[in-house]
Amino acid sequence: MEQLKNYINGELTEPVSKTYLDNYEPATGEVYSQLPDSDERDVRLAFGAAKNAFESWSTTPLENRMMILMKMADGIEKRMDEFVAAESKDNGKPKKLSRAVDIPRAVSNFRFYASALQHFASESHQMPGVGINYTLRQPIGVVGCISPWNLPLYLFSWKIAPALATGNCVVAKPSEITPYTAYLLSQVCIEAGLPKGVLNIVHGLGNKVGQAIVEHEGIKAISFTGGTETGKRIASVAAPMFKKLSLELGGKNPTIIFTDCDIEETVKQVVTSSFSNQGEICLCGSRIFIEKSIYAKFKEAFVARVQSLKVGDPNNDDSNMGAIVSLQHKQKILSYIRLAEEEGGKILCGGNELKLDGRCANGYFIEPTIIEGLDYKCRTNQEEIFGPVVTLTPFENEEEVLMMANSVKYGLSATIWTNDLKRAHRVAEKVEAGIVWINSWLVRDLRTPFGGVKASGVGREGGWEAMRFFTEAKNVFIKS
Ligand code: TXE
Repeated sequence: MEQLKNYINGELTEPVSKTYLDNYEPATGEVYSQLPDSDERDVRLAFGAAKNAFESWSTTPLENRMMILMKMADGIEKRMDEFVAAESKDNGKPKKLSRAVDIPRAVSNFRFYASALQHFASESHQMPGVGINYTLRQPIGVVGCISPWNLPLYLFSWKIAPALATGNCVVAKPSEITPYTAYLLSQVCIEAGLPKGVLNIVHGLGNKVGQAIVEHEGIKAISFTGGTETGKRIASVAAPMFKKLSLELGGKNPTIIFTDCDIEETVKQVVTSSFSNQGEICLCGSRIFIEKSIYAKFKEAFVARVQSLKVGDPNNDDSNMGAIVSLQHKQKILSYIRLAEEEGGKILCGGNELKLDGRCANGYFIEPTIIEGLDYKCRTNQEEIFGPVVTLTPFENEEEVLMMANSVKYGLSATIWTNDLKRAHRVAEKVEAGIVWINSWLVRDLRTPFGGVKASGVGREGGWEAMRFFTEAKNVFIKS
């Protein structure tokens, strides 16, 4: 059985405990590798390596830093097939999605920030006849990056790249549910000649390794992506230690469809925004609000299209959906489908786990599920399910749909389908979200601010936002 290793001080190392956790392939329900069951001792070793590397890394000429991050990107790209297969095997997502989205985006993350570091600048403020102020943006030191299982390398690199680009050293923890591509990244770092200790990857459980990173006195900033409840726990530990915090948390995103939309195109795109990655993207639209006059027409076309989706072996090119990431998560999603029925919902399609044959006979599969007839305030419409489950709700007018859309504790993203430009701007302005797409979904420009409001998080990633998060601004005044 393959045993993955930590990456500490430039080497692939065993956990101090010498114990390992099982790593499952969601498509088969089988254990296919093991990851280090690390603990705070490994985190302390990783911190020591990062601290020792900081002086040199933070003073490395920008062009050299850029070259190394570019080499990391090239290293992933050179091993594209291996990373694509590993991500799909570890997460359960269709291989074609891993190839189209996950791994290319990880490459882009490193390239984007490799270039950004050469253009990142700060201000100066002149006081005529008095003096001049200039702002230094200095790296924080050793920072912690903790990421989830839904887009493993995509989100892991989204944090690590700007942290390294700004001259910090990193102690990073990928999700214990999807460790494999982070392990491959360790190998790429060694091949790319990343100086030892600059990046350290410690595998293991959240409440052990993750907790140890958040509690560590010397780790001065935490960039976290994951569930809202975990975000709360992390904030409760980090806030009293005055650590900088970036929290990208859960969502319960509204898809708002007005009568004047291009209904064919909208149906097509809303199928994707509802069920891509088995609905396990925090940006997926899980509450679909449709203006009353086209409710029946949209529902009929949407249900028909969803029923034609193929849930299958992630290795098959004709699979539109793959496996749910874990047995535990599959059971959580199924429990919400049962709850929806108890709350009076009517299942229009799906609603069951799917038993496949062959190698996937014991895998974790759920049919894409559409439910109507629920009150907007019920638990199914208020709580994050994070799976292939959406609800349909008709609305009378803009005021009503905004009231319902904004009724949840989350505020991550929203999609609006209308050809009325004024209405698009109006609704985008009033919907409580950090990211709004109009007549589109998941179009991403890495320069833009990324993050949510309310229980969807604190702070923004992306572009200069991330470079500012990973640096401290210092104002220096010189008297003239
Ligand atoms: O989250 P968890 P998961 C949300 C998504 C869903 C959840 C799924 O909406 O709710 O995250 O991801 C580590 N101290 N988003 O189940 O459990 C854990 O080991 C420190 C939103 O992975 O929060 C893992 O590495 N770390 C997001 C990571 O935290 C701890 C996109 C996330 O685990 C810890 C993706 C602790 N006490 C998922 N407990 C977005 N907004 O983009 C766990 N961890």
